[in-house]
Amino acid sequence: MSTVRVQVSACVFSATVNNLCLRQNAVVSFRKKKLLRLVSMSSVPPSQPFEIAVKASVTTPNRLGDCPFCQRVLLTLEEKHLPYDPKLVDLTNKPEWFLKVNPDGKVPVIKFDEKWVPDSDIITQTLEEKYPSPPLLTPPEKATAGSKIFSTFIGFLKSKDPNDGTEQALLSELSSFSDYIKENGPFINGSEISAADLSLGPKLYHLEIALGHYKKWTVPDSLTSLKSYMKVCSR
Ligand SMILES: N[C@@H](CCC(=O)N[C@@H](CS)C(=O)NCC(=O)O)C(=O)O
Repeated sequence: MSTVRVQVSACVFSATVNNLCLRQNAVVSFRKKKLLRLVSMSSVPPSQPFEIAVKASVTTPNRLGDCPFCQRVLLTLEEKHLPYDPKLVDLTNKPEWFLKVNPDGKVPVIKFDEKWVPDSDIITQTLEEKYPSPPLLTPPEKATAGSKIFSTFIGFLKSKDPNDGTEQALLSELSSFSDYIKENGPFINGSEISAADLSLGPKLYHLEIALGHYKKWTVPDSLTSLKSYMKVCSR
């Protein structure tokens, strides 16, 4: 298993992620509970970097590949100032050690307390619970903003019939999200970045690249607020 330095060539949201170099509860009295909360809020970073298996680029050696789920987790680690040690995995030729730690063969997978844990939803939730500072939780009523963009994008990407409504479905989701950002932005939760941005940003980046390449399609300029949001993501 080799460890390398790679760069996320994707979405970045703030100064802290501009250069992504890959490098608990008890039933107690109210007072004790409060004290415990304080202790957990100031949880210390781990002494060792988190080992994390991520997708390797298929075109450039020692670079992170284009996987919005891996980028989401790496951005979360960056935002929380947590150290990590990325293991690049060639998904076209999965190494034995990787299939041993995750028989499903999917990235990202992270090692928490000697146990390898897959899935970006579970990983980011666990990081939020273990390292609540800075808080990245998106309020539930806002967390669904843009949540249908990825599935409609995949529908359009896979479609072979230009008149099957998949392009329209994607445009409709992008347009609703653009309106949402116009009203509530610059980020999904207003002025502060949160978990929903760290999930959606890499997906929008992936959308732009994939649809540009395979369908010569770009996000319409008329969706100005969405365009600004995507610019913030690539800064
Ligand atoms: N639900 C998973 C999806 C992860 C996923 O689909 N990863 C892709 C790379 S972008 C993968 O590992 N594909 C390899 C395969 O399916 O063989 C998550 O959120 O982490």
